[in-house]
Amino acid sequence: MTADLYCFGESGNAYKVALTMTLAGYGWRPIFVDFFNGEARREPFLSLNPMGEVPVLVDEGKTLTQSGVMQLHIARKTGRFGAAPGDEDELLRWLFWDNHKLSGQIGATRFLRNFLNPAKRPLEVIAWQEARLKVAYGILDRHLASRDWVVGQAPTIADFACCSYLYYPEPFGFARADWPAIDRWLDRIAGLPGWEHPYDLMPGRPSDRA
Ligand SMILES: N[C@@H](CCC(=O)N[C@@H](CS)C(=O)NCC(=O)O)C(=O)O
Repeated sequence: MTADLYCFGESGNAYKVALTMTLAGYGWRPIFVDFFNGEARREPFLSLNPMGEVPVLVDEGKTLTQSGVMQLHIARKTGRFGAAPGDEDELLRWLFWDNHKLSGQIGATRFLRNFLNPAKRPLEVIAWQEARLKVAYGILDRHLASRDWVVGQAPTIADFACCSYLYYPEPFGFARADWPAIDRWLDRIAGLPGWEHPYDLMPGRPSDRA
């Protein structure tokens, strides 16, 4: 059985799930969503996810939305990259933090700064968001300064959530050189067997729309 991941290359949220499945050796295939032409805002996509968000995972007759739910589903099914006993709450803590303070803010900031029509870019909002994100990078960098992985002693889905936007080349106020612990940790994740960059794992990239 192969899971269908509705995704597009620029989506860090979809990358969390694509990366989790790939590293766990879980069979999946990408189904391209033409996000930049509004596909996620109309039928039939809205019937799949009334929240109008990418990603969506369809696996063995189940339709899942919210990347964290999908990651937990894959970790449960494969026995890979879940929390060690006793670390369950800590893992959820970082998934929620990432969704709210890290990915949740990077996604919007990167969109405004790179993908929105240049005439419509709200420069003050972008600057405010980038300043706020620096606080989040600092929290993650300090957390990783004395440890290899976000939770426990081994890679988990919390690592694959928090790293999801940080490999993208488009500017959104993040420079690896400014955050040495994050920088080393991104190399550690990229060194896991089977790791691939989001633009290699999922269809769609900015140059397709150039
Ligand atoms: N918390 C959601 C966030 C999903 C999300 O925001 N996805 C973006 C694409 S990467 C989206 O569909 N945005 C549409 C919108 O915000 O209206 C998740 O983790 O799946």
